[in-house]
Amino acid sequence: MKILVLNGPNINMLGVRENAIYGSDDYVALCQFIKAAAQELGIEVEIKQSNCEGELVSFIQDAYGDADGIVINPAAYTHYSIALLDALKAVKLPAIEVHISNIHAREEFRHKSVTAPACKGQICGLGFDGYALAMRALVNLKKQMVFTPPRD
Ligand code: CA2
Repeated sequence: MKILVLNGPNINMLGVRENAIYGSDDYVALCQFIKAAAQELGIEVEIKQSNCEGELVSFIQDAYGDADGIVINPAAYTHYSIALLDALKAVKLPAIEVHISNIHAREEFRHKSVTAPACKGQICGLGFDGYALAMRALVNLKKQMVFTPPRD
């Protein structure tokens, strides 16, 4: 099983500023954490980050036929990117949205996610753990898909 972990704009700036919100660990530490979690789950993981909406759309499209699921932190694009919503809907891969911070406990404009409706679920406010939990959820969803008998 292969999972694509996608991070949006400014996630590469983790640990540089806003430590009270996102913690003091940097993006390299996040990638190490994700790789260790994937190893524990016995799955393959590919991690990508971009500050550009179109590039994130292309990464989602490239996952079609290559990955079994997507963990996505669309960062600020969460709150307004119809392009990412459409891309997630187009590839129809199971996706879980992750936010390091609790977007519902922050400014009102962060409460709304336009991308979450194209995802199986959303995890927020649990820091880096959210990525590991999301990968575990995708593994479990795949098992369910395999063992759920087809409907008549
Ligand atoms: O909590 C999250 O994971 C977010 O997706 C992070 C985004 C934010 O726009 C979302 O509302 C919630 C921001 C990414 C990181 O931004 C930084 C800004 C300054 C310094 C370090 C990181």
